[in-house]
Amino acid sequence: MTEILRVAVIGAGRMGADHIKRLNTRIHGAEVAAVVDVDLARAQAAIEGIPGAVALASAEEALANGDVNAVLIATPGFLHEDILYTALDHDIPILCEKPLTPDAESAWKIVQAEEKLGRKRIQVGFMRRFDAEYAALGSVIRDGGLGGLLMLHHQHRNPNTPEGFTNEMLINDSVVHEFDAIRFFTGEEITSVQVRLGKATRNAPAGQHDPQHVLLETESGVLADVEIYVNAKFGYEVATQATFEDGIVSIGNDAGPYIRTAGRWGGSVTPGFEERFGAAYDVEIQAWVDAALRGEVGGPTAWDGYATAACCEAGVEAQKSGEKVKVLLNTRPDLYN
Ligand code: ISE
Repeated sequence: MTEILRVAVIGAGRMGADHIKRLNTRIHGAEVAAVVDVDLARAQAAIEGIPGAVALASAEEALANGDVNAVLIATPGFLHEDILYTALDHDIPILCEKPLTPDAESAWKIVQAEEKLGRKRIQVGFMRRFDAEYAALGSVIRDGGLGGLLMLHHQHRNPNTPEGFTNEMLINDSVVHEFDAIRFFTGEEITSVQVRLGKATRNAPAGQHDPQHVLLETESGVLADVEIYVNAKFGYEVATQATFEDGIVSIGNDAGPYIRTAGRWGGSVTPGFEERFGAAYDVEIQAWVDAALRGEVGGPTAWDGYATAACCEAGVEAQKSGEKVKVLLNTRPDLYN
């Protein structure tokens, strides 16, 4: 049995650098063995102070390195596919940041490649499942104490968007989290997606229609809606209100110190996703490491990556047509049952 994960982190950008710090300081049972980035200077800066770690410019080289026995993929999504195949060939534990791949067809091929390997190796980085409040709402739903779950209302608000954030990315990069969350909460697949474009903010960059209202339904008829608003300016907010037969549950409301000063009362708004989900990322990566050391996967699988990719495809089509678009999925392989 592997005693310690020697992880190659592929991509030393915003998420990669965050995970490198996490692996190096807070996670037990894993060490950073290699950091890969096309910008070698950035990879070198990322390994500074990490004993035994090497900086490399290619994922193939890192995965062929005998000192590496696990991989964390944090490159932009369109680069995931090739790295995933190489990592599956090496038969090592994989943590792949979302999205698994950018479209349903390529994600399905990854599912098939893992099925051929005969064991689950890929965990997809949907960190919200590891957030304490998400887990608590999940338990309320499963316990059934408030009766059946009827509706989910999601608010997903970002202060602004990075350069190059396209209209499709409101779905593929942002609402992809709600697609996974709704599947996680209900334990069901999403069957249709509709996107309504109403009045737009003057604060959105050219090409983006912001906000958007996304309407979904699940296999048993649970209705969900998502307000995705990525240039909301005031700060970061990911909140959900769940409607049950016998009650309402709200999560994700800013809490923390309630301050009264100079004739005003209030607190601070969470600035971004690193702060909102910092603890969830820690729990997620620790769960991945613990499971990988047992030869298992500790969170969302390649199937979840594929199913959410199919929702994204339907979502982007719905954005363009305004119609309600069906989500069509292949049969789930036994490996994921
Ligand atoms: C970003 O990529 C994330 O994953 C954040 O969690 C999400 O809130 C944001 O909308 C995405 O762009």
